[in-house]
Amino acid sequence: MKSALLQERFAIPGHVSVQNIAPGYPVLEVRNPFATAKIAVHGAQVLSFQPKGEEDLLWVSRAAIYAEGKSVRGGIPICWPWFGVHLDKHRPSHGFVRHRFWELTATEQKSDGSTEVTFFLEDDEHTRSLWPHAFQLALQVSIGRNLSITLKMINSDSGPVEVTAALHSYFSVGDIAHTAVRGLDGADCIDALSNEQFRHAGDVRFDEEFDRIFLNASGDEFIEDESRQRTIAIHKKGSHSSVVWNPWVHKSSRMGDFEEGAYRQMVCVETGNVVTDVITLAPGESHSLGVNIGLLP
Ligand code: TA6
Repeated sequence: MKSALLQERFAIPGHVSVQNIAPGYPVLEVRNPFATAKIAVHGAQVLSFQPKGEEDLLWVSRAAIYAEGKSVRGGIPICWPWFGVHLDKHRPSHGFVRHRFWELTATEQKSDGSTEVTFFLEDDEHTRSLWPHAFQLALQVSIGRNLSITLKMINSDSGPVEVTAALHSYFSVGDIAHTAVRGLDGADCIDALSNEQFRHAGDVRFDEEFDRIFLNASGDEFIEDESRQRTIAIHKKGSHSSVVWNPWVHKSSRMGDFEEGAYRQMVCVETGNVVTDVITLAPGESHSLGVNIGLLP
């Protein structure tokens, strides 16, 4: 739907507007007493969440590509109905819903001053060519003192389905070398680079490419941004696994949408159900995966 029509139907004066940030690429700008935010209709991808008086909590690459079929490098891409690479290399990594325009279904300014935005996506011929199942997805984004995102997945197929998924959050940090991720103690860890498996203990710190999956990890996580002297708190809902990633120098330099050195200002701490934390849905059954992100006072 053209941004002019979206603007007409969903704008809320002083709070929500819809503009194209690239041809045919509408983005919602949300503003309220707590924060400002940006959400792309493509992929229903949150691109920015900036609490009043603070720097953005999310990171987006300055070299990001805003085009249909390509997930923006940054913000919170939605990985569904599978996380990671697919056994069939013709199927895109991290599923296909981050490569599609979703339907914007509602914008609402709540009485508590927060703003709620909802999106919808269901199967069609293209999705069924990649994953032969009927499904419905509803994404609810609440912008207030914190950012709260809930992905509700509904099995509208006639048989059971198995999915893995993640809210692939890219966070902004002052310097990755002075950043720690806390709250993953005791999780079963898989190192995606070495395939080593071990029980994790202590804080996660970074001095090289880092790509690890943490299973049986349902608790709160904290990103200690020491150079900015702030802590980002991540509260998960319906999530049994997390993924922590920083591509570091070489991997990021091989990615066309990553500027040189930009890896130092970001870290992914992803909220999901991945690898063996598979979600099985009977016909008609639903599951909600959510995350609540905010600054510790
Ligand atoms: O979440 C970590 C990861 O799986 C990394 O291995 C890396 O591939 C990253 O996701 C980004 O994937 P993308 O397909 O968005 O380039």
